[in-house]
Amino acid sequence: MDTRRALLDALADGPVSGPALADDLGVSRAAVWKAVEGLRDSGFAVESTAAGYVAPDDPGYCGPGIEFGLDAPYAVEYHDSLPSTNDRARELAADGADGVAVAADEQTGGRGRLDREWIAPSGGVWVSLVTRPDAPAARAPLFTLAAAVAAVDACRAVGVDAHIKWPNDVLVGGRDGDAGDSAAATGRGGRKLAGILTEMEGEADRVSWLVVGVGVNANVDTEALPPDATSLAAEAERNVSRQRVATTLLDRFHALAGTSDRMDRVLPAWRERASTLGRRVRVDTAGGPVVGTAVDVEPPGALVIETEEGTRRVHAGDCEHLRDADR
Ligand code: BT5
Repeated sequence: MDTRRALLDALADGPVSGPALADDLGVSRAAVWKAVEGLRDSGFAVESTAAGYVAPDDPGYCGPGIEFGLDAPYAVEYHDSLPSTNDRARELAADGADGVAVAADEQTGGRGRLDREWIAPSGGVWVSLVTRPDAPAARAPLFTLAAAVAAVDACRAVGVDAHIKWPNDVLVGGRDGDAGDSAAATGRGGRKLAGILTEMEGEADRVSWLVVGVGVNANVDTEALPPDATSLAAEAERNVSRQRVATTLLDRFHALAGTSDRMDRVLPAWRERASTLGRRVRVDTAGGPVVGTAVDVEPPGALVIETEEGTRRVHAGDCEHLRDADR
């Protein structure tokens, strides 16, 4: 482990004596001092007190600020602005990175699925995680579902009751009886808070790298967003801790998908948070629309729909929640 990360971990447990830490790690005092300065330069304002170094009360939304609250073994690379955190993560992946999360305050060329645009002004949580899972490519959709679960839990951690629309939209409102929805928002299953873009490279039998990009509209003005999108700040009526959102997101993802033996927890966790199951839906697939009642999700992420012609399984497509009268 590097000195900087060891210092961050030690700061989580209380004041840190520089000389004692240098002894523990077997590094020079100058190396510890350099690590302290490095954290300060990155926006994590380590204080010097009589008892030793102390972490700031508010770690802030910066690389070390996110790492400070993180249980998952990920390093965080933070940028004020990037075209797309997924693009930067792909560069790191091509250089062999594993377990690195790229975060940016704003993206100027954010991407959705199918080359759609993702609007990502300053104030959001725009994060892309590079991992090298020991899994066949066919299981990749499970990682997207795990990211949707993690994103829902991150929104709930700051008090916003999010849910998932198959396969990977994180929404708020739009369920029967939810107050304050426009008809359009209800048709779409709710107001969109977050989206996920998974990209990977590998052979059929093994993923080489996986980049899971998650965009959460955290402290973003809804005027900047498409109609029927919303933000955590708008829903909570106050700014939320982006550090809390990002650390919950990464920790929950790691807990569900960090090692392949845990992946059997993904679908049950997804079902618990989904608003699509039990609903009448229309999924526009490459082979045409499929209309019916969504009854389950099956490995690695297919939606099972009971239609008038029998049971259909769809693997990809845009899903609309229908009101019972719509056919
Ligand atoms: C998604 O695509 O929902 C995936 C979005 C992934 C964004 C993250 S941010 C970090 C990482 N870096 C990137 O460059 N991307 C990832 P899709 O299901 O195709 O939805 C895209 C559609 O959502 C657009 O066509 C708009 O209608 C709408 N949209 C765009 N920006 C939005 C926003 N900020 N909030 C809600 N909806 C938005």
